[in-house]
Amino acid sequence: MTTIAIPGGANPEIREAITKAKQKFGSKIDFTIYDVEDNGAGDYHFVACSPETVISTAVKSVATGEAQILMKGIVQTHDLLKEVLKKEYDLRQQKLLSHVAMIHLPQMDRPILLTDSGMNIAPDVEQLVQIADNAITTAQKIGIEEPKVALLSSAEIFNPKMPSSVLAKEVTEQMQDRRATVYGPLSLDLALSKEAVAHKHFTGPIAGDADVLVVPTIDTGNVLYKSLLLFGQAVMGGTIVGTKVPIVLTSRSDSAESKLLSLEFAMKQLGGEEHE
Ligand code: COD
Repeated sequence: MTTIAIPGGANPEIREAITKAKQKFGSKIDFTIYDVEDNGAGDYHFVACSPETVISTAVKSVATGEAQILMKGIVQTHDLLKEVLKKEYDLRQQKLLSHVAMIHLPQMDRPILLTDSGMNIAPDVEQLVQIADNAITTAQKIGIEEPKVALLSSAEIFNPKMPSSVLAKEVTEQMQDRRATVYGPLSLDLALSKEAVAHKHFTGPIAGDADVLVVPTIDTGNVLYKSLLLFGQAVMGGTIVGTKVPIVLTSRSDSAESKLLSLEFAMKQLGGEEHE
């Protein structure tokens, strides 16, 4: 049995996601909502908290092992992440925590991972290496054994005046020994579109077949994420990784389908550690 702790979960959108998740996973999962008051009903446990302790009580429940996944309800992302980062919980597994989104697009025959469009604001080279490493680990946990990791920039030709190009080149140089192909700078079309690759006669270790997109800043990632959601018919979900437990980040505007995908993504990351 996997228990999912949800701070700020007492609202209709989260209750709908819980109902759908219960239909999908049955008795394999169990939910505990942490909130000030519960004004609905559903198949979950409820823990009443003061407004100041909603987040901390839920985070404590994953730190003590009572719950195995933390899922954001209607609380501020920044406040939740600041709580998770507190040393007293000992939740960090890697030096740097990062956000990985899983994207399903009707145009693609495979899921694409996108990082970091949710946590690290403007990573330096060392941080981007860790972000890419976290994504490789996540990809491998969900069954992509040797992921192709594209470091995005505006163009594939190195430009020393373009910060994302410089970042991508340095990260590529530092990550040649991984069980993955890490390559950049690369533009989005060359990372994902075989037609663009053919049209531009591009040859390289990643040519339209990327599994993971690494963006240079949170702003690039957030704009890409929301464009795909608004205009690309994408269904996507995301988690914070590098922690001892997956942390599902959903936003209020996510569809119930996206919330469910986020949860499935987190469950897959638990893999063999899934609690019976
Ligand atoms: N991994 C591990 N440790 C970290 C990380 C990280 N990703 N980020 C910060 N820390 C550590 C620092 O080393 C330090 O010890 C402590 O945490 C505080 O660090 P600060 O002062 O740099 O950072 P904070 O506390 O002001 O903010 C950290 C956040 C992750 C909350 C911040 O980066 C943030 O707000 N990110 C954007 C989140 C967001 O709004 N996402 C939604 C929109 S897409």
